[in-house]
Amino acid sequence: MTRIFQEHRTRKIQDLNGLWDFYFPRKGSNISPMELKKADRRILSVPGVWETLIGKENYRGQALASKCFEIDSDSTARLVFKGISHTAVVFLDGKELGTHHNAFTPFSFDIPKIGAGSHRLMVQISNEHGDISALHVPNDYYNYGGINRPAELQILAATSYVRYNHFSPSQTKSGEWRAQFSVQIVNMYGDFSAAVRIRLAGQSLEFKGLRVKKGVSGFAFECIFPRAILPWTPETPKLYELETELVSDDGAILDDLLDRVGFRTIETKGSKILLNRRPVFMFGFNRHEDHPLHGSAQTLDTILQDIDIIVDSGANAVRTSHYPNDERFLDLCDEKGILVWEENHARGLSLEQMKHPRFREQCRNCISEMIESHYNHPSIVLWGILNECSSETPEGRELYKEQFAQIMKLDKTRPTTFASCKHFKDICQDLPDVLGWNMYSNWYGNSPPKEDLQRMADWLDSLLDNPKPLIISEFGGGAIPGYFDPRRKAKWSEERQAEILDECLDAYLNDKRLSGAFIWQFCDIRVDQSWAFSRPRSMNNKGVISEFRRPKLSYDLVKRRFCGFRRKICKT
Ligand code: ADA
Repeated sequence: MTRIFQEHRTRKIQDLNGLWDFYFPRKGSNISPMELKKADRRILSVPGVWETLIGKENYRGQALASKCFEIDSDSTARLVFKGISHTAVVFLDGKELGTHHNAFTPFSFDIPKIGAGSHRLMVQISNEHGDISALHVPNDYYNYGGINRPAELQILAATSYVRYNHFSPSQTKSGEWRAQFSVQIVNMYGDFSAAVRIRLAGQSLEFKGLRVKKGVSGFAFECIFPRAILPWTPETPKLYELETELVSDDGAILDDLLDRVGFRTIETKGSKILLNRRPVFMFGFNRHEDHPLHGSAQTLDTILQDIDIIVDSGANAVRTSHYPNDERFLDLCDEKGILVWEENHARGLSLEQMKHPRFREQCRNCISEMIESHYNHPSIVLWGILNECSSETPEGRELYKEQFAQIMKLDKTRPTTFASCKHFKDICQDLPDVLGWNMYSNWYGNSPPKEDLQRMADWLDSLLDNPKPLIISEFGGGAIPGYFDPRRKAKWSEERQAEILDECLDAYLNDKRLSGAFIWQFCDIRVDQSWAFSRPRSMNNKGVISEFRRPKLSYDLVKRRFCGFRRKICKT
């Protein structure tokens, strides 16, 4: 199950999750499909990561994943992986289908013909560091290995399918809702004429006589919604089913795609972020996809538990630090009205690392895959890029500019942002629509949050001709779970973390200059061994809950602050 709702009626979905054979090299870290006999064969679940296997806890190398499946009749199909960590070469019955870099975005292969009978899928997976990946580097989070997100084989009813239907809502001054639809059809054979049917919020539209060329065709439609539409807001997260059908001229339904959308607009005006034309303040957590039992492979119950905790805490927002998230998590954010700052995959890359020969291509692919697959989530209100990368250098600036330009081409409906730690040396503050500053007052620095905030606000006032919305995208401090020090309140004690967060929340939640504040971070996470010198337990311990989702002392004060703030803003 790759979403929390059914996406298709016409396609037959063959679930590829569950147990796979994983073959590891007995020596070294390389393995190829021809070397299975001598390999170390283990069984691993999908979604899953091999670090959960005895003896593979720290394995950095390659593995070959293998799974057989049956097809009961000659078919046309689509093979879909929602994420493989972190580099994959996919083979079907020994024939290479293609390669994908980056653990956090979906990819697929069109299979025009697949015969009835048994087939074998093989995936050569690497979580190695080095030339292979510009984005997966030794970092303050762990690069796992495995098929870390769901996978499925879609048996198509025809040789064409609806790849996506991007929904862009807008509202006229009189409050009437309109929508633009951008539909992409993939046709694996010759040109043909068809119709596209769209059903949404009681409206049923049919666009006939469309020329569907071999390859990829794009169609744009629009619609006015005269009926009463319930807008999507954090308080009233109303979702509507968007149904798109590809229909042949003789009326046969060739394919369909079901999605869920929300009627909401998001824009910036001066120093405010406006959701449905009302100022919104985003407050919540930075969240990594990490868990001691599953690594970066999110199971539905861990996703549900995290969402439950976010809702319980009173937060209204989450930042997907530092990569695109699992669509099931985003589906639940849509349902619960949790605002999302989603960002491409990058954390703290130096200029030298941004000059990696694969950096531009892998960032470009990550952004296009992120936006294509997540476009319709109403909860996503900001597209972010390049967390704490080299935004203080002219070459770094060119790369930020290139990525913001790509986002704006793909999606004109959402503001852009990025989180900087370069502060007064940053030379990219003019590029995004919304500014993000990572500030660790009283943790990395010794000055209190109010003073740091004043210095930053003064600098930005002197720098920018016009004010922009400003979010404190990260703040907080570390606490080792169970380390209490009520009198000294030494660093790494739960008391010290609570004190730091309390003072920061007091400063940020009541500052009219801000449009948001994200605690670093939701839960403790595993980090690369190379970070262990400053990460006790080889963990990033700045979670307000432990890696096992047990609340630290700070959780209750954060909840008090968030719930109090939510009551206050709901009154206004
Ligand atoms: C940075 C970074 C986070 C994390 C944090 C920390 O702001 O963006 O990923 O590393 O610092 O814990 O220091």
